[in-house]
Amino acid sequence: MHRDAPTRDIDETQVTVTPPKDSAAGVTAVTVALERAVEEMGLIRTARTLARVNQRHGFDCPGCAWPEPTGHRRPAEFCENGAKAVAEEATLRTVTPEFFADHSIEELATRSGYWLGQQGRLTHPMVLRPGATHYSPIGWDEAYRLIADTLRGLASPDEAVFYTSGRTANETAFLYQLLVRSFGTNNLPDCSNMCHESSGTALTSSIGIGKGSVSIDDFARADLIIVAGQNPGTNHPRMLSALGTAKDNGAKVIAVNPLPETGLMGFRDPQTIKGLTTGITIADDFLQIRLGGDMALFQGLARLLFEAEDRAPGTVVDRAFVDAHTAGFAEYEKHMRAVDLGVVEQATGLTREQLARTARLLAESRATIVCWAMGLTQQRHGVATIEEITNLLLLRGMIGKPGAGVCPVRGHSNVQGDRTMGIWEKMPETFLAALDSEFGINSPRRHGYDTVAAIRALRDGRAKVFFGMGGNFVSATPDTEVTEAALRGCELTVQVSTKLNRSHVVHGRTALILPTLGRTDLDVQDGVKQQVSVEDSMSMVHLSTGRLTPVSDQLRSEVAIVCELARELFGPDHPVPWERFRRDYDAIRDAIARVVPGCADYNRKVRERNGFQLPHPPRDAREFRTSTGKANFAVNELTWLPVPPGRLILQTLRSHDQYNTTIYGLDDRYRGIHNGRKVVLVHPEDIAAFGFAEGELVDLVSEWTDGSERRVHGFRLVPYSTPRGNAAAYYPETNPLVPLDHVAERSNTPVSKAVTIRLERTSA
Ligand SMILES: Nc1nc2c(c(=O)[nH]1)N[C@H]1C(S)=C(S)[C@@H](COP(=O)(O)OP(=O)(O)OC[C@H]3O[C@@H](n4cnc5c(=O)[nH]c(N)nc54)[C@H](O)[C@@H]3O)O[C@H]1N2
Ligand SMILES: Nc1nc2c(c(=O)[nH]1)N[C@H]1C(S)=C(S)[C@@H](COP(=O)(O)OP(=O)(O)OC[C@H]3O[C@@H](n4cnc5c(=O)[nH]c(N)nc54)[C@H](O)[C@@H]3O)O[C@H]1N2
Ligand SMILES: [Mo]
Repeated sequence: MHRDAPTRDIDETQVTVTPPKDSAAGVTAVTVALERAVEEMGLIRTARTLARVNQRHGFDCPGCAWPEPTGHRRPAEFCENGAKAVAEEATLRTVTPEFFADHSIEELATRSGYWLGQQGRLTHPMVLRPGATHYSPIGWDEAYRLIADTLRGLASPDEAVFYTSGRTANETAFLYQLLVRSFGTNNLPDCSNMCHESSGTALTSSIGIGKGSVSIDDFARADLIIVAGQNPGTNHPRMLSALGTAKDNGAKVIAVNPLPETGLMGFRDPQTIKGLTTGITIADDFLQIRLGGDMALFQGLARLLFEAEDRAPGTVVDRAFVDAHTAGFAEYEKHMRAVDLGVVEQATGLTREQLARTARLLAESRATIVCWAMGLTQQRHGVATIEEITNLLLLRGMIGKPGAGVCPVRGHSNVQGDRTMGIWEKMPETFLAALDSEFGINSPRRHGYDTVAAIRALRDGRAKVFFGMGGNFVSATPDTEVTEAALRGCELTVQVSTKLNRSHVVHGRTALILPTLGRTDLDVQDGVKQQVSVEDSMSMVHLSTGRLTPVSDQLRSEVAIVCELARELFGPDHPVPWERFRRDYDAIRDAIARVVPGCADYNRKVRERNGFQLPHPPRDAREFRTSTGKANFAVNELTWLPVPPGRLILQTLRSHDQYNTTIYGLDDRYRGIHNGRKVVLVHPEDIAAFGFAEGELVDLVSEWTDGSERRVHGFRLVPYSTPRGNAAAYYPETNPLVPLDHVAERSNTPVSKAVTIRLERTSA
């Protein structure tokens, strides 16, 4: 029933463009989801698999981190893109040793990420020996020996880098950081460094914890929800249902985005008959903001709120909350009253009337939630921008109250859990001390490398071994040419993966591919079925159980891989009971319960009906564990992004048919792009002003402060609704344009949403 992998690669000359769609989801979404699933898995496996996504005894969707409802769950608790994520993993196509014998590395390096991923699931551990042209099979034990020998041969444990992508479950993450710290380094970069690090940094400084303060049920109680820098129709489709419920209950929704994203403008809920036929407009107001204008927006709104307070004293500022729970209000107020609204208009591209309308809604709302994602975090001043959001909410007393709060919407399905479990290059002393006393090890205290620091270290020869627990490091990171050279300079690269990707073909002197089970796969250890646990974007922790028969008996679970490698690396006398952990994941959870804050009684609590919610002092008790013991108002100098003459500011974003570097297909249906990905969306007047015509091919040339230039070739110009001076194109094709040193202040996150470029006609 299922179809074979495509043999042809992307043909960018086949791109077609149609007008963007005015509503998301609906019947087409259901059809596309099922077609894709049946193509990859066949009918029976599709039926069996999709029925278990996000159900209480099923598995957690490997798509996004949006939470499941706490009450009634519908029979189909997934979305089109969740179904694609599942189909991508549960596919019956395989990449076998014969495949690697047929395709040299040289050939695979010419293939697109789309083609590589579509070939299917990896089935056997493979090695690329120094100088070899092809990967060849290797036994698991020999692979572990090779890694252990190389690690032991390093001059210092800090010469190794251990990356994690956010699919990794809590049990693996906990053991993986334990292995890395037992080995002697904190070099634990993760995808979060490129994702919500700015949110974590800002929230920790403002409210004392780097996680969102709302629960899924708060959506039904909100008066006002602002969605800034996020495209939920594509990246968190189930969030549209929550926004729909909020609207049914009378809430207003404001979208803040340079692009009129389809899901926010219109939504047909495929889960209800009513939704399929009628549909609703999600956003009551759309603020089409300039790239990087959000800090100005939130500062401008603060000024308008103070003016509203002057007109009706005691009605806008929540004095009781501010006095009891916050620090730094006076300086903040002084600073905000001086904000120049003319500059705000210029920075945001919004009118005084739009600002006033938004301020009025904020002043009237008794319960406000602000949601955000990559449009805010991947900006140079992303941390300060998120602090301004928090300031506004604090001023109105909107934290630790039903229907209100901060809501960073996470990406990878367990990226938040990985951090809770210790995947961070600078875990606090309390965590390291608890780890040491539980296991009798000596965790290093020197901070490790985050993602950008790891690339610099690999580039400069200070690190020589790269180990990837999932993900696709070379394609997800900025400055592709630099990063690829850095990886090629390694002595050893190891990738624990489910599918083939570019990080397998851009490799060190020796390279290993270790194939692993995914979320959907049945995990049996010594005859006993195992389960793992995950944490969603709203701190809910629950079990996930895969049930599909793995495509190969050579696959090992991530937990098994970590434990077996640790046994080889540390020998049988190590104080950590690696072998017991491999056999019985309950034993890992018991250790988690003793080490990780908020996880007491973990084994019992993850088995409760909806799992359990981790503690969050601001949400639960208006308690703020910051430097001042109160919620901190932050004072930031207004920063925004003027467009240099003759240039554009480019944001790099996701199409509807991809999951980060995994390309499911070649359509960005809602934006009207079909059969290709090398397009650049530009305002029609900018296209004309630069002397180009719609559909022409251009090179995108990025310009960096040190005078260096980076270029990608042959992108088709598509006229699109975006502010003048702003442009958009897909990630990862545009990652070569993002300079490694172009990072957000304080969070070190690559600035993927603000790259200064010029356009040049592509020469034939
Ligand atoms: N199907 C699917 N689901 C996914 C993913 C996927 O690739 N595919 N990825 C997952 C991951 S890891 C993540 S982090 C999330 C990402 O979820 P999103 O953050 O929604 O992802 P992006 O495609 O990067 O979209 C960024 C959005 O911010 C807007 N934006 C860009 N710059 C600015 C700005 O300066 N200001 C404002 N206000 N808006 C701006 C863009 O127009 C766009 O709508 O999704 C997760 N879910
Ligand atoms: N220019 C630009 N760059 C960006 C971004 C952007 O918006 N613009 N977004 C950034 C963001 S938000 C993120 S989160 C990163 C994403 O960075 P990563 O997390 O590194 O990238 P993914 O594409 O999600 O990784 C996909 C690979 O993970 C492997 N995989 C999938 N499931 C499993 C599993 O269960 N176990 C294991 N071991 N492996 C598995 C597969 O082999 C697959 O090829 O990219 C960042 N890079
Ligand atoms: Mo992400």
